[in-house]
Amino acid sequence: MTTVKDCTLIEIPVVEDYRGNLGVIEKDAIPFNFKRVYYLYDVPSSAARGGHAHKNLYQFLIPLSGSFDVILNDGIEKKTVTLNKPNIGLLLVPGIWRELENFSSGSICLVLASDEYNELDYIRHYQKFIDFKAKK
Ligand code: T46
Repeated sequence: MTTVKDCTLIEIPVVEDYRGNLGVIEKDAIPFNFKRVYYLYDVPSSAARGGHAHKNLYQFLIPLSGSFDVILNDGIEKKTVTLNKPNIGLLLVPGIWRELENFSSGSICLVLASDEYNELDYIRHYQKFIDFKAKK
């Protein structure tokens, strides 16, 4: 059974020089192969995103610009992680309820995902999530 402790911060290697920084994510930098990339932008500061869990999907969230909070919940423990450095991303393992809040103005959340979009992988009702965790 996965827990919030499995959702770890991963530092992204950066090549720095006088022209600016270049962050690079190669195959082995994160513990899954990604098949999809999407991003959240123009998110109002009052908006909350997420509010669901995934059955099988792994994701890696990168605050390309600005900052936002990710509230992680494994059904027992809750933890809030603030993402605010473009070279530090958050690994999200399956079976974790997540909420994204407090988006700063102009923030961008880039997400690498282990699979293509599949609504059947989502658990969008909290009680169903609790039932799912109890069966694990
Ligand atoms: C997650 C957080 C961080 C697609 O058609 N393709 C896609 O790849 C995605 C991610 C979404 N959609 C559709 C599904 C919905 O009709 O876009 C709409 C909004 O999706 P959702 O309400 O799931 O968006 P968020 O920001 O609440 O959640 C997304 C991801 O869905 C989710 O996996 O962990 O970002």
